[in-house]
Amino acid sequence: MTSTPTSTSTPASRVLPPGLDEKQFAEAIARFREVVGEEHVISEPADLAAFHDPYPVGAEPAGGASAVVCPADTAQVQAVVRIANEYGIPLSPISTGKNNGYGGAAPRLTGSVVVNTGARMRRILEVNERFGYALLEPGVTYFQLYEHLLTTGSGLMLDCPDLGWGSVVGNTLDRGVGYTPYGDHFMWQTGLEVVLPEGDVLRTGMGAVPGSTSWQLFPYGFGPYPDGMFTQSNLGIVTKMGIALMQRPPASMSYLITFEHEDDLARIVDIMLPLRINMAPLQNVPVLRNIVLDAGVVSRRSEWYDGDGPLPAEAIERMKRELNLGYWNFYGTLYGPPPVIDTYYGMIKDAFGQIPGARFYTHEERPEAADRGAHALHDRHKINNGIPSLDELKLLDWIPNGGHLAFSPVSAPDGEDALKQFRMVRRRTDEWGTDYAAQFIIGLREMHHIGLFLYDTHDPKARQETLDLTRLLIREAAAEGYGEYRTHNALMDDVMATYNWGDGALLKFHERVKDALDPRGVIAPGKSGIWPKRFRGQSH
Ligand code: EUG
Repeated sequence: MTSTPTSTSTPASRVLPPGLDEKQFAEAIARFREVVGEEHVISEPADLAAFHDPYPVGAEPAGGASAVVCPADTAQVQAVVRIANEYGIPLSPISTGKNNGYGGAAPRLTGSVVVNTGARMRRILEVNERFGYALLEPGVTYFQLYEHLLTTGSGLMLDCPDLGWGSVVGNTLDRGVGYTPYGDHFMWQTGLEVVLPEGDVLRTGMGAVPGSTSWQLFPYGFGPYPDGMFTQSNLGIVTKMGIALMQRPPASMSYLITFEHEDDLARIVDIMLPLRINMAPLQNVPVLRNIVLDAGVVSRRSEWYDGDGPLPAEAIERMKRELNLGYWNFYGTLYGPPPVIDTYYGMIKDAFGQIPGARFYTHEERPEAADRGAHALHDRHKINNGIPSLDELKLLDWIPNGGHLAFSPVSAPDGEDALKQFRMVRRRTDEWGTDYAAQFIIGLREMHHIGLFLYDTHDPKARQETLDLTRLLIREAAAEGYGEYRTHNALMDDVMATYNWGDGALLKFHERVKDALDPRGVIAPGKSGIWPKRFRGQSH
């Protein structure tokens, strides 16, 4: 059931959905066209290249989609799902397909038909100024929502991830994170409309009460709370989602605290925890970025070192000096009337000032012109005020044909524990001769430790090594009791295998639900390591 792998450098060959022959596939494509319109089904191999993983891993990248279907509304999604059930065609729903570092738009299972809900379902259905929420279709990007709020003179602001080109719905459904006080996107999700695997449609929360005036106001409704079952999942295709939006504050100020040494990590985290857990004075989701990540956005690796192996200590020191940054750089934003900002900033300085060598800068104190090292501070200031950006994309210029694979373990907000996790990853990146570009994204009681492994996407050896490194780290992290919050398509089985408490009780539960709701196994087989019965136990 494997198909011919395609590579990014050669023209794609046709792949078929597993189990279908050319004739059945052509028939199904014709049926899809009847539903969504001729031009809204893409089936030419050359046109499918846009739906490949932009940062493929493994010597031979996965084969990709057999076709892409672009429905215009919920009813069309239902019709597409019903046809897929007739033919047993695996569907891979995407919103905008910008899940880069985790597989992009590519399906987990080669030969799946991508359902591109974002292509035509791009309406902002409602922005409620008084209650502070938006109701969105899956194609609405952060940039689009931002423009809408701006042009309508809204007093609301959104929370975006580092890159603003993706879908608000898609990022939330993958449990992505942002950096304002509303940074935990799923926490602020306020109700879904979902097409189920056999084509029925449901609304969650108060949306199940016909005529409810509170769909986006109370997410839990009555009875079991299913919304989480539609995140990182293959149990449905979300066609509408509500998201809470905070009020734009009267003022805001961003700051950078630089810390000299790698081992400062432990004290930074221990000082940070009580300030964060109470949401004051650390009001937003702060980030602790290492020097390689900050340097990576404003320079190329060759400027600092052009040899093989990891960046030598001398090069790291030169980066710190020339960019006027620390090994660790802590970025946060304060919101409120100026006296609140002043008081909180004083508290932050008192607390972190205990660490020898800590230096403090506000975004106003380090204007960006002629100060490359201040670039991240200003980009954070935008993002933390709900202004989407694409600046971080420059990280991919660090090395030629740059791509990144994310290794994303959850870390306790405990100094010693965070230091242990940092050393565990660093030991292996050093051994692999690759760079550790990383950040800790600080939630309330946990940190997302994101290691971005940068590699040359045109080099099969580098692609394979990056995959091997990450696979090994997933295992090593699990041996220490750590798990990842999200992972690349190629590693989903590996990560799910580590969530195996109680003889794999969690995966067994997911499989039973999967088989009950999706008996034909058509929605995103293999997503998050959950395979429907017909593919289970095979290797894909
Ligand atoms: C980042 C990247 C991620 C993620 C969270 C944050 C930010 C990078 C690619 O994955 O899951 C600068």
